[in-house]
Amino acid sequence: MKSFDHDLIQKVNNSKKILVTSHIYPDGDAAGSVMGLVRSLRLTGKTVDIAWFNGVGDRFDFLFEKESILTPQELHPGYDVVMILDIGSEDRTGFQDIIRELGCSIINIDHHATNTGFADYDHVDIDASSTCEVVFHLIKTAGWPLDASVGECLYTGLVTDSRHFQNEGVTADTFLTAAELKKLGIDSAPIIRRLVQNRTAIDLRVLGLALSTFELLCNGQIAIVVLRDKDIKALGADYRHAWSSGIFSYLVSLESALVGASFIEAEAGKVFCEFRSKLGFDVSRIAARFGGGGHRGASGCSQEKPIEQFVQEITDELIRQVTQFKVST
Ligand SMILES: [Mn+2]
Repeated sequence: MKSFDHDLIQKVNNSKKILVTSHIYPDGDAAGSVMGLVRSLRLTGKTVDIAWFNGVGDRFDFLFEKESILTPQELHPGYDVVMILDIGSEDRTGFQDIIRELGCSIINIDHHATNTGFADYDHVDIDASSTCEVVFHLIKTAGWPLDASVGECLYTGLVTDSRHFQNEGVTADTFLTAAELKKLGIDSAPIIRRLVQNRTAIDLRVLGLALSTFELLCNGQIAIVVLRDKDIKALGADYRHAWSSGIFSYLVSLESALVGASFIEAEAGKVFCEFRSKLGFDVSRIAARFGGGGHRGASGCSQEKPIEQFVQEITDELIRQVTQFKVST
């Protein structure tokens, strides 16, 4: 674990009114780290608001019960500090200009190797399996309250970002953090149920479409699937169902696959690519090259261009990198 700068903790301790946010389309780590930190800081008596570009979706709404999430347009100056979690670069908030206009200090707490160090206080621990793991250590180091209500949020991100403790980035510290969170008295079974057994029929139909149309390249080392807007809509789904379908990890579950790339065409000509990899094949550099970012084993990017062109450019790069790649033993 990377130790925390005293100034960062001091800055939070001296702040009365705090805003916390994370990336657009929050995953379990973004949702869990924000809500876990917010609950802990509120227990210290501070006023803490949450803002999100475009809301938090419904996948993790169990963490946000009775919580009001502010839109960027509802924000006004008056915060002592903004804490941005689980974000490699500021634009992933979706409202970086509004954050800057608030005119206060910014704290960046993250674990992405691609983090640009955009804040006044940056704490980036690239060895941590999740931002929730980092927030857990921050709360403990600072001596802020840590109870089961905080723990259930942090546990959520710990489980999702470590891909249920299967990730190559999982360390002894990940398990120790899980153990300490369990000891707080959290009931992990309903959390796991909500995370793993919460797919909708439409999610499964999108998964079916993807599983019946994926292709293999380079002797099966690359698995790609292209989900086009018209095919997604024909199922009564929208592009976001690609994320909730589970297809990303299915592709890389193929024994031969080093990397899986899922291409998703959204409305308005926007295209996404989500990468998952194993055996140390680094997809974060490829995602960064196409304007995105993430982790060695899980990254994504999006662009505005025709999907055929996007698929071609990324596939060419993948073939080039896979051909050069040597599995390290
Ligand atoms: Mn994360």
